[in-house]
Amino acid sequence: MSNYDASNIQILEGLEAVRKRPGMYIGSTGARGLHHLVWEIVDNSIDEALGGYASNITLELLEDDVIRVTDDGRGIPVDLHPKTKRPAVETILTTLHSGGKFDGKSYKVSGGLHGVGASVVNALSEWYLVEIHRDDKSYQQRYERGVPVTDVTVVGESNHTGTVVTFKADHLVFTETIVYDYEILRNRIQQLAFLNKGIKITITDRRGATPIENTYLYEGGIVEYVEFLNAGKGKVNHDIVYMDKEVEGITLEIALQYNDSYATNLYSFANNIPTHEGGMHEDGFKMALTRILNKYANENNMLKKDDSFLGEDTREGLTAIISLKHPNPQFEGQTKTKLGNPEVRQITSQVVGEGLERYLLETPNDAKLIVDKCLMASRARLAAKKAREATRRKSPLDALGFASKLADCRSKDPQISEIYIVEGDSAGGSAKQGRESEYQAILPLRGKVLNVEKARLDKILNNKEILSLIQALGTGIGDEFDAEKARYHKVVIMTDADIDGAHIRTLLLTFFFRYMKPLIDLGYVYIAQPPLYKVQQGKRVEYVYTDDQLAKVLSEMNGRPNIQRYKGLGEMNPEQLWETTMDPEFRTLLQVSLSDAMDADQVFSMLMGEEVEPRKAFIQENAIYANNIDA
Ligand code: 1YM
Repeated sequence: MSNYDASNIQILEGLEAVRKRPGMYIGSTGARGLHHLVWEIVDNSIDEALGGYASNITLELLEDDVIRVTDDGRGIPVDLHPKTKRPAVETILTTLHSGGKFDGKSYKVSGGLHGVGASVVNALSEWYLVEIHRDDKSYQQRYERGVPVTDVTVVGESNHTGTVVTFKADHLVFTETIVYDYEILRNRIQQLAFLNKGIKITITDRRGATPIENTYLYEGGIVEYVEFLNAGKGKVNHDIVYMDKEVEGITLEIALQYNDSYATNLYSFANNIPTHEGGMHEDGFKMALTRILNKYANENNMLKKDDSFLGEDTREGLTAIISLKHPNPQFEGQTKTKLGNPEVRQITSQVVGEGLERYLLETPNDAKLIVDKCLMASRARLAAKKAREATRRKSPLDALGFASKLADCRSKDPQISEIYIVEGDSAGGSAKQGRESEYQAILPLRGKVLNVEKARLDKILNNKEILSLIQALGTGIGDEFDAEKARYHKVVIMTDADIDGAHIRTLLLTFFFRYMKPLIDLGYVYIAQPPLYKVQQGKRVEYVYTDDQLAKVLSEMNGRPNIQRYKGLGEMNPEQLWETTMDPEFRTLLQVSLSDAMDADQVFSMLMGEEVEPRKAFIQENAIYANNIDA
């Protein structure tokens, strides 16, 4: 540190800014930001692999939640940087840059939403160790909270090349948690392996007594991704449609297959980042799909005169992956997950148009099966429309043709307004009496009605309570969804802590997922946590929410306390329901965050599918979707 001059001090001030406002660089200092550190480092290895220099990447979780990422690339350069007169690696790890490479020619192909680079991870780590194998030597440098505490030092010889980064997140920054969730990391690692064919990625959890390890290598890339997503589902077309093209430095890959369900699983990515809000690549894809299927069906006289498929007809049962790699992606939209580059629409539409047309010509059997599937969808759409119109006309009194059971709140400010969706009329009654009616609305649902629904999800759109819910939320559904019109920014699902409750919750989440996904993306959906027990001894009353907590409370009480187990919300009186579950001062709400919509979808499909056994097992094992819920 003795040879540091003014420019170095400036550099350290840069990292100090990161430590002062970490949220600006990694989004949050909660669990999400913590995991983000890992992706910044892994992305550098993926980039090296996409350049053709590395083929193996490992991610290890070590004791004390230390992270280690290893690749067999060229190793980060260690030669002196012309400006700073310091080794290149040190400059990279102490200088804020936008994630772009220094040579200006290449671009970062992968990269999280923030794409801020390794220096930010360094700044937010209690310590950070980089190890480089290059030129038959192995080099090391160590940092603490972003500050180098050693020079880049040769520590031995080496017979291979590559980079190893080991770091520990700083508990002074990540005050909520520094514990990593293996499932979150494994899931994204698998996704990265699907999206980047030929790269072998291993993840190992060494925190416990016996290591857990998963290795992913997909030579087929996104074709294998579609195969994976459609596993266990009845296939419509046998051969997965695949197309790829490189134009003007943009590479585009698309894979698709129809299954015999009714759900659309269309997932798009730009530079490996999920584009939840879609964008130009999705638009171009949808345009071409609709255009080509209409053209083919018309030319082969498969459509009645003047009939045509709407876009939605061509997406029922569709599983598709769109993966775009762009030198200069423009991320837009409310959650910055919408691809804005205008030229991409035309390119995608053209690639899909040509590719799909060829597929249909070359595979006439599959072509017929796909068109038949679209025909079924369009007929079902017309039938559903008629049914909806019929229910609407029944009563002139109400927009929906029946009296809604909604007890609305008085406030018209969505920011503070909450709606509780409550299972059962009796719990609904307690909630209505116990609530703070200024800002809490109550919508009771009849459990039984929903419970019998196992068939097509869009059938539930004929369910009165669901219609009331749609009307209450005010946003509209599907393509017409408009978050700006949301009347409540907290939508709280409050069901019993039993299997029926879990089923209803699943159904509601499925409904939100399929028809109001932005509501989940925006973090508006919550699950209430009613207590499981009331423990009373003399005047002391404790509400207990978990079995672990029960054991603890009982050990603190001497004598024989009275334990009441709540089987349902209906057993609580209005005051109890307010105190334990609805009072913002004391309640716990679990925020539903679909950090991985695909995972959730698979659970939903399994729960809603025809096979009963896996569903039963799941519901019994998972009282709630622990993985998808950030407390
Ligand atoms: C475990 C994390 O960072 N690997 C890695 C990073 C780089 C290189 C190789 C690399 C890139 C280039 C040339 C180049 C980086 N280099 C730079 C910079 N793994 C990990 N592997 N030689 C090696 O892009 O030209 C930044 S990252 F800036 F030096 F080029």
